[in-house]
Amino acid sequence: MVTNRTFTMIKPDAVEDGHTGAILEKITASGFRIVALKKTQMTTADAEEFYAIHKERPFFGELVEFMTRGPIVAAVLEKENAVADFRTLIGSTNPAEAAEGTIRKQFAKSVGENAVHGSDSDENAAIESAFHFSGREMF
Ligand code: RTP
Ligand code: MG
Repeated sequence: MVTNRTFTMIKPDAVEDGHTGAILEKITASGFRIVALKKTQMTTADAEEFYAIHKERPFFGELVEFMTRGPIVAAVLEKENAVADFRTLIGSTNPAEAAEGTIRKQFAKSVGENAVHGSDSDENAAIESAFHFSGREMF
């Protein structure tokens, strides 16, 4: 079996609302192994760098403000087909369009405050994991 890794953040809205445990339970129950895990808070510079790909988008300022307003829970996850399967598990960016049973359907409030992040490629999963974790923090 070929396993690979993805990176996720439980975003400030879901952490504030006390959904961390329920979301982690749903992730592990879906077959993902936790490789690394921590609660942390991004600075403005961190969020601007992490989401640099969106810097020309109209929602960029709002996104940086949101992602820095409180703690997040960051994790590296491992599973066969991790990136694609995790995107399926979290559901559409806009919770109004997210499928039944997905994390965003259950926990997201809006297209901006949508509870979780999931990497969109193997390459970005590696970049994003290294952004938040050192090699000594991944097991
Ligand atoms: P993510 O990167 O967080 O996993 O989300 P995604 O791939 O589903 O969506 P993406 O297009 O990468 O957008 C990144 C995050 O920016 C916020 N957003 N706000 N107000 C808006 O129209 C809008 N569009 C996107 C969301 O927090 C989204 O997850
Ligand atoms: Mg994205």
